[in-house]
Amino acid sequence: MKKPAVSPSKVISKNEDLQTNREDGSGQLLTTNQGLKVNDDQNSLKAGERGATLLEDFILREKITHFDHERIPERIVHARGSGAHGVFELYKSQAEYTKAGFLNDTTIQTPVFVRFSTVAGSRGSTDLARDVRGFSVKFYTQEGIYDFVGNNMPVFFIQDAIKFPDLIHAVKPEPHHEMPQAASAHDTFWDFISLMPESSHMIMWLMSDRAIPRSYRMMEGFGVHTFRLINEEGKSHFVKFHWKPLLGVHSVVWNEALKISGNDPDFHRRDLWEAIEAGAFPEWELGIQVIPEEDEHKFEFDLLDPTKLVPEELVPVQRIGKMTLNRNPDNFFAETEQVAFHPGHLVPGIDFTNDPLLQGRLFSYTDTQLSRLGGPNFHEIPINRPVSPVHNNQRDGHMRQTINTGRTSYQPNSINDNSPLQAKVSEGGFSSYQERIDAKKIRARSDSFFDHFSQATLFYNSQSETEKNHLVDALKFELGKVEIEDIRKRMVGILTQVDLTLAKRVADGLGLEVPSGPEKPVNHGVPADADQQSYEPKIVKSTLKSSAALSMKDTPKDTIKTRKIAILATDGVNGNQLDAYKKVLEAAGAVTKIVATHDGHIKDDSGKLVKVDFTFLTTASVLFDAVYVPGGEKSIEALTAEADAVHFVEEAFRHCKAIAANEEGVDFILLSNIPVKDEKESVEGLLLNQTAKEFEKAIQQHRFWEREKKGKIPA
Ligand code: HDD
Repeated sequence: MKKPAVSPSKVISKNEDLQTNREDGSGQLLTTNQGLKVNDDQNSLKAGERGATLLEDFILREKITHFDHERIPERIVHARGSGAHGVFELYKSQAEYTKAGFLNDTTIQTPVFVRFSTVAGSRGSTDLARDVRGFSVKFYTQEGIYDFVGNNMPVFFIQDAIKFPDLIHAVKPEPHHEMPQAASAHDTFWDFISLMPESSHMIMWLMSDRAIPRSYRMMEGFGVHTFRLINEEGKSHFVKFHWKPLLGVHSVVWNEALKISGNDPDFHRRDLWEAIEAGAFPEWELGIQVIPEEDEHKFEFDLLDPTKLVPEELVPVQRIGKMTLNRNPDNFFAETEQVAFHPGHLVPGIDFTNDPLLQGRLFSYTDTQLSRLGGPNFHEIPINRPVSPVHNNQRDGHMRQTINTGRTSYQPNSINDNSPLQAKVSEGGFSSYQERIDAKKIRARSDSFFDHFSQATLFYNSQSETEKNHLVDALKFELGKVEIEDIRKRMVGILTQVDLTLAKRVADGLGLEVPSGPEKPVNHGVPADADQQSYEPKIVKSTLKSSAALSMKDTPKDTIKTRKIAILATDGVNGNQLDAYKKVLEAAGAVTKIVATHDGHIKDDSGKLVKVDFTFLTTASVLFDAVYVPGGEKSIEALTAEADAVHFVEEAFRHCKAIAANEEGVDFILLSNIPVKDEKESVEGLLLNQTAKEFEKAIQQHRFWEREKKGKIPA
């Protein structure tokens, strides 16, 4: 085993590193940016009390000038995001595969900064858009920054980076009227997709419930591309990276997502922030699928094709370490907005493959920071700077912070003994993997990249019945928003290649006939001089019929930690029942909130005051995971008279959430539109006069999808 790169006592915490840049004005005197103490921050300098403002007022000018320039361009993609600090700890040395220090030394806690995001929407858009989620992790390792820049889906829409601007132009709001915001349900997106059969697999993921996560804390992360791990001997293995959330993978339903967007567009941001503030630190395990170099061509798909995943049945995921997010940023702009990720930020022991999507990304990320962060010194911004030393001959530029001393800024030099010196590989110097390449310089796509459907079918076949229903509904919704009928038809044609029943169900919803296959020519993305035929998708049948890991159905459902439970109660509530349920749920780590008909405090049936968290005006059932209605004659009388309270439980029922009620609370449920005749009737996830422990078990299940089969109730 390799020697530890550094002893734990020497590990520089990113938190300490950031300390040098923190400012706290508490109890301090107000100053200008030049350190001058300010005497009057209420009035500008004028010629007389009612007079014109004087140009001389440098205090006013400094303040307004700064304000005028307080915005920077938002990210062209992934503009809306939320970040947090944390640590990564390795379970077992991976020296067999990689020499990366942070994947060798189990005694090091590597600081990380993570940013989650949606892709299409602007900075201020809703968290609950149907979209891919970005999953970026900056590791501040002892050997420099390593950035993992992935998504919550393991594949991508396109195979070559040259199509990325087209994809993003198609999904962004349409250029003539800048609509719709943060939504793919419009003509230009589906126009492009219907002409790009290579996106079929990703479209299955995007139309699945993975695109509407319950929480950032409950979604997986994937590196998407195949990367390389390189060990001390220089041997390379291919690798796919995964993040597996310890809270399981959960989503909301589409109707709920639409309503959350109105009720709390910051739903995911708030959820992450509050969990960390409450000490319920989100955790993910880092997983790797390792493939020996010799096996590169042993699969039915090309490892370099980013529209393919490696099924876990073929190569199991080994869980090698854990990431815990344990600290919220001090300042959103300084940290979350200014953080700059780049898949090209590597450490020795990790390297690229020739995946043509990855290769293009390696250009894009530094380039975009130049305009977003205003110049080449963005690596000096506190959140971006490594905790390992930086020495080179790069100098000057906008906003340079480092004061480089000495006469030389070139190499070779004799004046400064040739410093800074190049590092030998044995000293940790990075040396690219020496892959053998013997090829023509050519613009082309490999023949092995033309199977566009087999894994889309594999994904669809791996879904539970509920997940399939949701996927069909999502396609009916998205294509139903498309105005040009030819685009809808072309998409149904593409779907026939994934699964005929799927195509038929979507076609029925759209009132279309099912075509016998995709339109010909199906692919408009053909080079001018290329033979159309050679660009036709190849029909390949996957030997694997389904893969359990692709469904969310069986991911862990053994905890209610951090789940939000609404307790509907008002004056006269049965205090014993309320307290008993609260105690059990909170002991299991859930968060309970009292929702009442008025704010302030309510009085329970013994006269005890209970603090109200929300009224029916300030919250909604879509912001909770489960609902409890305790008894108490007066309380239930008031709730029954409150239409929003009745709607609250009905909506929670429609969204398949666990609902519990006791005594008079049961009458409240029976009076609502929830389809249950009496308390003896058994309805999935509806716990009438049962124990708080039973309720806890029900909440663990997250949702009771069986209810959907019986039809939706109006809510
Ligand atoms: Fe990208 C941001 C993930 C393909 C160009 N990308 C960005 C972010 C994530 C991803 C998570 C947000 C980083 C942050 O939080 O600051 N991108 C991906 C994944 C891809 C992918 C998983 C495919 C596997 N991206 C991709 C391509 C290109 C880009 C093919 C261009 C050729 N991506 C960018 C960018 C962004 C970006 C324009 C915008 C802001 C930024 O980089 O820093 O350079």
